[in-house]
Amino acid sequence: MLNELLEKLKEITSSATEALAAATTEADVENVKNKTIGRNGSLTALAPMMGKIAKEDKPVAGKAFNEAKTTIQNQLEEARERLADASGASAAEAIDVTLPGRKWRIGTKHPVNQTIDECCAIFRRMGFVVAAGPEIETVHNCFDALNAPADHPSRDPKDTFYFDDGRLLRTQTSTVQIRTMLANKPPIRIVSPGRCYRRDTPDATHGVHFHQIEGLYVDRNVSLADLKNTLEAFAEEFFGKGVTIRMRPHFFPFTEPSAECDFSCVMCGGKGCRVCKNSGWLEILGCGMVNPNVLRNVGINPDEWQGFAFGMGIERLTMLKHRIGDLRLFSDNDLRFLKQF
Ligand code: 2NL
Repeated sequence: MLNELLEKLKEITSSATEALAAATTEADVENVKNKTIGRNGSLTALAPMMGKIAKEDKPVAGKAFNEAKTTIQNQLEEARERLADASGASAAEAIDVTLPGRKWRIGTKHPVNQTIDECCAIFRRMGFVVAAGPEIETVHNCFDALNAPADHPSRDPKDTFYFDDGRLLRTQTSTVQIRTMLANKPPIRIVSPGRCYRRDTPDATHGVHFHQIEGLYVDRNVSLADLKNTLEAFAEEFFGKGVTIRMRPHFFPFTEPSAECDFSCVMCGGKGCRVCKNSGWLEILGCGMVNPNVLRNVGINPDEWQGFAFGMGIERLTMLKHRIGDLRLFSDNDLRFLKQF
């Protein structure tokens, strides 16, 4: 048994030596490796034989096996070096070292994130703090605490994504304001940008997810005038000097009174165009004075504290700023689109 093994080891080693001497490419070398010490190689195949060697012969057999393996490994390495040297000589001619380097392709910030950052920067300058919260929320934080009546249509599973455990994907970032008011005492001055979800059939202006930024200011003596002034300052900072705003009465369960706020059309300057449907105004956001019921729901005394709140869609702001016509471009991930911003 021992002699048989030693014979085979000698055979494998010498045929490997021969094959490597004849090798002219790196593939030849790899081939020799695969046929000898590779997983299905002839040397590897001898390993089970070791178990059958008589006990007293084992040290000799083991030593011979390891030596054969080392020899082949060394020869493989030598052959590789020899071929690398040889190809190096011709490769030096093949590589044109005067060619310009390959440019790193660095990504750009998504236009939606650019708008979020810009909005946050504007509101930070006015003293707001940026707050964040989870996208998976409770019915309480998303609807109950916000004074949404039990039969409010947005609660319908037709319009909101629910999980089996009753939780949901938030439909607005007001949930962050609720969390902030529960965890902190007034005064509170925050903006909460983030992704929201609504069940909708996607088209050029609607998707199942969108981004929103909401603002909340709770303090003593906060008035509608403070709200209007804050929004006016935002409109000018975001779209540029000369943009004016107007407020129209509206209804939201979470604010009272409530209003929709229009900005003078950023395309035509208010003269009337296709984008503003000749009205001179663009619907931009919803706002109002925080409903006393909402304050009570988070344990804030509405006789002592008042607040204003507002919410607006990031995609719409971005589309107006960059004259983008279709919402779906934001989630198509087409670099030709994204690289323009
Ligand atoms: C819209 C615009 C709005 C709010 C969001 C809010 C948050 C709290 C309390 C009161 Cl915690 N209000 N947010 C207020 C007015 C409008 O979003 O069109 N929503 C449907």
